[in-house]
Amino acid sequence: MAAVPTLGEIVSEFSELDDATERLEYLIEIGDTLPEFPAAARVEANRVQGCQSNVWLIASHPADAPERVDLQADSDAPMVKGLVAILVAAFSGKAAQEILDFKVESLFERLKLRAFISPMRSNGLHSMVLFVRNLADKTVEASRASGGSSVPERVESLKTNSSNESDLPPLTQEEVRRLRDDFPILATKTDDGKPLVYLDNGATTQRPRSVLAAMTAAYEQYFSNVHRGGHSLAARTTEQYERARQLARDFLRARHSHEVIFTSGTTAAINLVARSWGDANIGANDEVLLTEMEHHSNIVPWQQLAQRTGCKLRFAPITDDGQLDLERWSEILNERTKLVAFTAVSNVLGTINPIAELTRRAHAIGAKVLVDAAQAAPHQPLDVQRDDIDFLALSGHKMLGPTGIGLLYGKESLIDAMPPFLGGGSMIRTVTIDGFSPAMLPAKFEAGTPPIVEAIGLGAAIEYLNAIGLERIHRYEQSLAQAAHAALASIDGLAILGPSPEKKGGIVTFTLRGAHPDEVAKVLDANGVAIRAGHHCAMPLHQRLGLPASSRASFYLYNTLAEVEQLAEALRRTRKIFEAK
Ligand code: C6P
Repeated sequence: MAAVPTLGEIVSEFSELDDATERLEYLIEIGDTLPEFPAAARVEANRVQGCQSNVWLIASHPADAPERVDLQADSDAPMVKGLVAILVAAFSGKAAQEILDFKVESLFERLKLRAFISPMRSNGLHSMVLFVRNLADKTVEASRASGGSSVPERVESLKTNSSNESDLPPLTQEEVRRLRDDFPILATKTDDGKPLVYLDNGATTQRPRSVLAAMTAAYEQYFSNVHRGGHSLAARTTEQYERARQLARDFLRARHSHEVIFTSGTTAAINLVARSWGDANIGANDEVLLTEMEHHSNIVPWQQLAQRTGCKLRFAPITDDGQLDLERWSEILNERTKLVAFTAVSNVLGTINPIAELTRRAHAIGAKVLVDAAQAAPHQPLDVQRDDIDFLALSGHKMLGPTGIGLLYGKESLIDAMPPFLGGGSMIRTVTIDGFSPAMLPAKFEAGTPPIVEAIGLGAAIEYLNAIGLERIHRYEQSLAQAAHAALASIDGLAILGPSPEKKGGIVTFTLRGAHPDEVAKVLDANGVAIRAGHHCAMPLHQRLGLPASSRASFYLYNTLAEVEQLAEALRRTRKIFEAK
């Protein structure tokens, strides 16, 4: 048998081969050089999941160098065996951190074998890379636990970026005016020829050209299904889909990208947890703690869980100015509480809830935490590791992305133990007529063809938000809310719900004496100002406030101080119409 080539020899040999078929032939040749794999190790436990052919991989750490990872591998498919040999040449004998830092995708790009490394679920090479990286990750973690820092370098560097962000100057009106050009819809006029003042961002936001372009490019240039086909188009689409997952992981500062599960939105993500985690972990004697300011999406799934299991729902009260009553919170939280599910930002009051503090209190009594980040993720930086969040849900359409896409973040240890929720294609490892075994994360929770282009669009939206900076967006929106509070204060009969501006995001919800919220919205619409009126899918909150409905202006990064003034002016006109009331 020929000697195993080094990585350098492999790279140099490939550079001589122009023809694709010749490269594939050489791949098979390299595979033949792999040392004999121990027959006893050819067992299910060592089989890499996610490969169509069989791939076995074992790793060991030399006793005198525990941070080093030595690999042995084999496959029953000749070409895959060649890929395995390249990986062994690239990774084996390296320190765990070197493995994590190694750009294996660039290597395969250089070898003109890029299609093989696509993150396909049935792609052996990608699964092997994940397997090895996971192993290296655990090795690094173990060595940190025995003396080093517990926070991985990548997350550390992101944190540095985010803390620097607060030193940046707030968004100026000039910057906002410039970025408005990225949103074609903001230049449109109403049927009456009035410029559009869009203040319904809590319901959904508008999309910048970069998001529209990313989605159009996907459909026009490389679209196919993901995690299935072996052809280049499928590989490219899968790469982009998985890239969006990595962007989402970084956005939330999560540890692993497989902790990000794409769903159709916040509602679907919360239902997933209620069905999968809830059914498996909640019993008749348990309690789920919610708050009085929850959106129906974070109430009804738990009411349905209560119907199925007999568990009790508790609602933490709010103060009259729309903040959580933290003293009462401690009285309600008890040893029967198994889950605390709360919104990070109220979609009606705008109240920003203290995620880290509520999570700390929940964990102190052994409860898990679900954060509804539908109204927070678009507007303020989040950090699931720093705040030790167990589950978090968000919607793409509220953060410049398309509809039909959102995600559930779940801590690896929790979601790994959870049973799949929806069954179908992609979420399985094997199926026989007697049953199935589930796929690895995140595939286990992504049954069927996912919203592919929507995920790519969400990735582009995250890149857009990152370029501006969430901290700056947050501070800017607070200044808009501050301006709105000041401008609306002088309008007779207008009452703003919720706390003072520094305690909330860019949401200003109000009532106007003598006018139904819906009528207010109609008059504002006639003035070109789009707001939302109704119960905003938070009926229990309105019942607590003694109101049937309210009117809500919700801001985003593209709204201007001039628009706040237009809102105030339109409300002054509305006041006049209802003057006699
Ligand atoms: N609130 C609003 O106008 P979906 O529909 O799944 O994307 O998001 C649901 C949801 C969950 N939690 C909170 C706090 C929310 O605000 C929303 C959506 C919109 O306030 C539509 S009702």
